[in-house]
Amino acid sequence: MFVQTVCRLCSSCCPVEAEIDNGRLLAARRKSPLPEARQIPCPKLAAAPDIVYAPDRLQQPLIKDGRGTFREASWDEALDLVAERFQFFKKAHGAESVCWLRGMAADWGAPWDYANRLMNGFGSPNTIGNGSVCYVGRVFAHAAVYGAVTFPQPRRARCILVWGKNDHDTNPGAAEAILEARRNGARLIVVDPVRTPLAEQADIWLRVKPAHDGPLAMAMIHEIISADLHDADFVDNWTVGFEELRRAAARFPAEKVAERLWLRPEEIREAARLYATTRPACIIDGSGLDMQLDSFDATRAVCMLRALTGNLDVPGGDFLAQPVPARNIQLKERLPAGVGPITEAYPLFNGFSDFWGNQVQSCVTDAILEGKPYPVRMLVSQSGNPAVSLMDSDRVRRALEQLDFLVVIDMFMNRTAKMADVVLPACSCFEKTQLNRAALRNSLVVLQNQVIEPLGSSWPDWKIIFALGRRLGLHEEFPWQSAEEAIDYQLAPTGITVRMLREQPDGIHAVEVRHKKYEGAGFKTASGKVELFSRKLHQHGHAPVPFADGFPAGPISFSDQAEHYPLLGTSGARTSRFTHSQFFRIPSLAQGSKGCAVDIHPADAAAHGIKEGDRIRVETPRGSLTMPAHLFDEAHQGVIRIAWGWGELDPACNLNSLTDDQRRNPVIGTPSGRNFMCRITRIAGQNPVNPGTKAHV
Ligand SMILES: Nc1nc2c(c(=O)[nH]1)N[C@H]1C(S)=C(S)[C@@H](COP(=O)(O)OP(=O)(O)OC[C@H]3O[C@@H](n4cnc5c(=O)[nH]c(N)nc54)[C@H](O)[C@@H]3O)O[C@H]1N2
Ligand SMILES: Nc1nc2c(c(=O)[nH]1)N[C@H]1C(S)=C(S)[C@@H](COP(=O)(O)OP(=O)(O)OC[C@H]3O[C@@H](n4cnc5c(=O)[nH]c(N)nc54)[C@H](O)[C@@H]3O)O[C@H]1N2
Ligand code: SF4
Ligand SMILES: [Mo]
Repeated sequence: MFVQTVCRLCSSCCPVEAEIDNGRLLAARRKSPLPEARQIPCPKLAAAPDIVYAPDRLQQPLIKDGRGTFREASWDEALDLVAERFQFFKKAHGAESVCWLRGMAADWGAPWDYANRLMNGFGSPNTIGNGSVCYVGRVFAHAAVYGAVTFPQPRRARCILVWGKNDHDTNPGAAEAILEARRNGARLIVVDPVRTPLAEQADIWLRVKPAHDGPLAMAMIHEIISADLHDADFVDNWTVGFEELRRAAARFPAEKVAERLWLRPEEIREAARLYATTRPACIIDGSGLDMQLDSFDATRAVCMLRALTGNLDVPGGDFLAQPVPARNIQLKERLPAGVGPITEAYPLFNGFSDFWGNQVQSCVTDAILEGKPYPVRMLVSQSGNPAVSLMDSDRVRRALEQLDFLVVIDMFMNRTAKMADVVLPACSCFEKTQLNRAALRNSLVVLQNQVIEPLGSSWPDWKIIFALGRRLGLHEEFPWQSAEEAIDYQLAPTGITVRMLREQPDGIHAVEVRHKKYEGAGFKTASGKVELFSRKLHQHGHAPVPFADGFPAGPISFSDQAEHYPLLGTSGARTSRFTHSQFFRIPSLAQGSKGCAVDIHPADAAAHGIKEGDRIRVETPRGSLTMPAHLFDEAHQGVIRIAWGWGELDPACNLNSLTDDQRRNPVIGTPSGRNFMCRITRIAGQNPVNPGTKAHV
């Protein structure tokens, strides 16, 4: 039997077809319009049955006893204990002392709305996502410029500009669309410090210095405006602040800034001209723009390129989102007045959208360790692994240790779960029905279908939250006994039901898809136009025009200590086999992997007396890690690229032990963690058992 659903083994939310026999998941295949030979395989999806039936899946609630060992418990006992702790801390310190932190796996599903509903109903404003390091900060930058996020339309584009996105390894369906367009003659520009598979195919690859995207975008804007390549009609009719932007960009002439960006002036000019003169063109921005200190303004500047060139909301350009008019079920209006969220230092980011809510995860660590703005005592960590994924792991570890009570909801006993007082076993994405919330952002509603029964006594996230809500007295708020009932309630304003979605597994458009929507009602900004100058940001003390003060100072962590830390470290290096800290213990994924490594330029390796496979230590002022060296010349000399996520398997390989969480973007709270100055030394002894090898599995 084949069942259509959505894969959530990473955040790309690919539509897939699951093959089931006798209630067992046999395989899952991504739906693609292309013949198999032209598809890009996803090893994680191929390993879906191994992940779902992994022997170390959590299948029973666990409670830690006084001696620090876990014992199995019933759902009733575990949920009663968690609910009792919620009420205890509410009484002793106020509801706001309880915080819910969610990781990547929750936000694209309705559980994000449910967690907000539970916490708001309980009286705590602290449901915190990780959007200050992932995507949501970018969404806010789009919204600040156009009032809505845009979606690139590469299939119909004549020119595609990929900015800090490695779709080949992170979103194969999207990469297929780019490569198909390329085959059909579209031009391709890639902005990435690393030669990715897409950069390999590009007409122009701009190997920009990490964290210098803002100045590059400004230099491209300058080139376009000074060569009169902008869309003057669109600019006149639909933008405010053109003159201010023109003046700011004039501080970034290619010949003046290129060297500081590690580029040649002509490359910048050529890329700007190709993008501006080949229409329609779309820009695919990615996580390479996140996790930078200047992420917000860099993304705004990139957004402005779309507007200047008249590519907004035209077919083959960048489509302005048409959100699905679903019910907002978060119950934010129920929060008592007076107590703000722990993210209160970022009011614009907290308030720009009802959909996303509070997203500066670093504030959780501040509140626990420093009581800023007030203490958090109890934390529920759902579908995340903050011990590994938050910047500055040593600080995070201290915070998690200092908590009075930690609850983890997960499928596996990850490093964070090990520190918990209660662990609640969650189902995998194939064991539950949920609204694919990613789809709600743009017209097409798609259902993630349950295709097999939950493993052991694991529960879907929705069931855990509903049951906990009712234990907290929120019976009316959580009346639903099934995911279907809750989804029908949320979708009621659209007229779409779960039954209809099951009949149309490719999804149903909740609104009619239209281009150039602004021609009717204008843009959803304060001025009704594209804001190249933002009065609102200005009123809040932020730069109204990006980089109007010129070249940014010190976007890279520890650059003031470059004398002792001469190499530029970058994190990332996602491979198609793993999602962040997940799946390293799945034999079929681990065995074919190259393992973790520090990628280092041969010239830097030679200067340090390092050979392929040598054991090296990487240090920053925050901490150190140890990994084997891998010589590669796909990035600039002076840059090392460090494998991401492996700290889950071995704390000695934890990338975030190097990163900084102190300096943050003032608007969206992004730490400068992706790029940092560091130093390396070859050290004696054996490499830590390389997680990719059989020995570790
Ligand atoms: N230095 C550095 N830091 C980074 C990044 C980087 O590139 N470099 N990347 C950043 C980014 S973009 C992100 S999104 C974050 C990711 O940060 P996290 O979300 O903390 O990372 P994951 O390792 O994916 O952890 C997800 C956890 O959810 C569990 N899980 C999976 N599915 C479900 C489910 O349906 N329900 C429940 N309850 N649990 C589930 C998994 O078992 C896993 O333990 O890390 C960020 N941190
Ligand atoms: N296989 C796999 N797929 C995933 C995930 C995973 O962990 N594994 N995670 C999922 C999640 S939560 C996310 S957010 C997405 C992320 O997916 P992407 O948006 O593709 O992000 P990354 O792979 O982190 O980085 C993209 C590119 O940015 C480049 N980059 C690094 N620093 C800079 C910089 O300063 N400027 C520029 N211009 N580029 C830079 C990197 O070299 C990389 O090629 O992937 C999702 N899909
Ligand atoms: S890229 Fe692979 S793991 Fe991620 S959602 Fe798509 S099929 Fe699943
Ligand atoms: Mo992410």
